[in-house]
Amino acid sequence: MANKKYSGNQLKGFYETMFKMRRFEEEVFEFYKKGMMPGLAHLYLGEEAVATGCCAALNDDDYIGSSHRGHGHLVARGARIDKMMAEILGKRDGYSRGKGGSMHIMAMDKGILGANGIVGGEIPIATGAAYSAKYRGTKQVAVSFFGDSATNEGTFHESINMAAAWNLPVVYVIENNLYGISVDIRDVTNTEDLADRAKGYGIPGVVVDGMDVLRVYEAMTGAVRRARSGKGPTIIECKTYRWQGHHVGDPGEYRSRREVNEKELWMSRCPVKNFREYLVAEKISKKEIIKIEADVEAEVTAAVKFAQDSPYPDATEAFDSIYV
Ligand SMILES: Cc1ncc(C[n+]2csc(CCOP(=O)(O)OP(=O)(O)O)c2C)c(N)n1
Ligand SMILES: [Mg+2]
Repeated sequence: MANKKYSGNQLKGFYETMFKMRRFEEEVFEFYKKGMMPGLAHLYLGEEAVATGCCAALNDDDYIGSSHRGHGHLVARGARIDKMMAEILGKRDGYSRGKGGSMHIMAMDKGILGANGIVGGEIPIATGAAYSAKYRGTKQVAVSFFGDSATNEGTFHESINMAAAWNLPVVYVIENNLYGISVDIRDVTNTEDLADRAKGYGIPGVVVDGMDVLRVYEAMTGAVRRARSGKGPTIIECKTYRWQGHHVGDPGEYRSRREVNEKELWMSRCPVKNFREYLVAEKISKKEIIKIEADVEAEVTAAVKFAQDSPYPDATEAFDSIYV
C-alpha cells in the first residue's frame, strides 16, 4: 500500500459507500421517470464524497440532522436501502411505513433524526440533539447537513450562535453545491467561502474539497474530535456540485452561462469515478473493486424488488403513528 494513512479496507469501504449512493440515486431517478414514485426527490448525485467522508468519522450512536437532499446521509450511516426504497415509493415496509417519503426519510436506529422539507429545519434539531448529549454527558456528537442556501436562514445563525456560546458537541456541514433551486449562491452571498461565517461566532470554519472523500474525512475527524472533547462546534464547508436539477423533475434550464462553463470541470471531478482510479493507483486489485460493485448491484436489485413487492399502506392506517 502506497498510502500509509489508510488501510485497504478503509479505502474500499469509502468506495463501496459512494458507489452505493450513486446506484441508489440512479434507481430513484428511474422510479420517477417510470411514474412509480409519488412526489419528487432531491438527488445526491455528485455529492457522494461529502456524506461518506463525514459519516465515516462518526460513532454508531452519534446523531444526524438531514436536509431535503437526505438519501446520501442515510446510505452513509448504513441504513437499509430496501427500506429506504420502499419509503420513497410510499410503501408499507418503508422506514416510516410509507408516510414520510423522500423528503422526510429517517432511520432512528442509525441516529438519523429525519430529513427535512423546511430548508434549515435540521440545524436547530441537530443542535438540540447536541445539547441533549451534553446535558446527559453521553459524549455523543451531532452533525447537521444542510445546503449553501440554508446558511441564509435565521435557523443557521441562531443555532450556531447558541451552540458556540454553550460549547455544544455539534458539527455543521455545509454542502455547497452552488445552488439553492435556481439561485446561484454567489449572487446572494457576498463571501467566497461560507465557512468564513464561523468567525462571527468565534468557532473554527474549515473549507474542504467536497469531491475528495479523504479530505472530507480528515476535516471531519478533527471537528468530531473537537466536539467530543467538549471544545464546541465547527463549521465545515464542502465545495461540491449538484449534477442534476434541483429535484428529479427539474431540467435545470436556468443554469447560468457562468455555471454551464464550469460544469465540465465539475463533472470531470466525479467523486466516485476518481476515487475508483485512486484505488487502482493504491494497488487495490481490479478484481476486488469489481467484487464491491457486483455486491452493491445485487443489494440495489434486491432493494428495488423489495420496494416494488411491498404493499401500499391500507387506508385504515392513515391516522396511525401520526401526531394530530
Ligand atoms: C424555509 C424554506 N424556504 C424555502 C423553501 C423552498 N426550497 C426548497 S429547497 C430550496 C433550496 C435549498 O438550497 P440549499 O440549501 O442550497 O440545498 P440544496 O437543494 O442545494 O441541496 C428552497 C429555497 C423551503 N422548503 N423551506
Ligand atoms: Mg445548494
